Amino acid sequence: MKLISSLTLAGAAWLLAQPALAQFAKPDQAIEYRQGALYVMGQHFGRIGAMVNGKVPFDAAAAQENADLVVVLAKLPWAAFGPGTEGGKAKDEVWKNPAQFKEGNEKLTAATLKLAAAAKTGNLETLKVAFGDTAAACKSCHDNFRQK
Ligand code: ASC
Repeated sequence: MKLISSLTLAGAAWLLAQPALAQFAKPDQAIEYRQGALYVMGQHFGRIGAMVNGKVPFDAAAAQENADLVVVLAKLPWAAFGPGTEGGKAKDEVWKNPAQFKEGNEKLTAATLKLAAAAKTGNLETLKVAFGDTAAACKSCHDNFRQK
């Protein structure tokens, strides 16, 4: 009985120390979540990309809507890279270098805020610059933390 309750206590303490695992019942669910969030973010970022690259006509309202979504979506993936969720396309560097990973996340957040501000100007040239800076933030993390 005592053994069971100390095991339960140890289990509860372990869960409290693992926020991502507490949120996601299994590591695979964290991987699925972060991949889904990154995929949807890429879709909305890509819609802006199509405009800045001249593949579709510039639509200021659509750019603004997509940029606002990117701001929100860019907040989502990082909590799903918690301890014990190694795998998917992530390199081990995510867990070996958490400070650098966090800095990359924060750079993306800052870039997306500038992207949304640029989208609000309705000026395509301004949007192009902010899109390029945001894409560079995406790429820097991919280069360091995502398997090819
Ligand atoms: C995108 C997208 C990414 C980034 C990255 C930038 O449009 O889906 O992941 O840009 O390719 O290098």
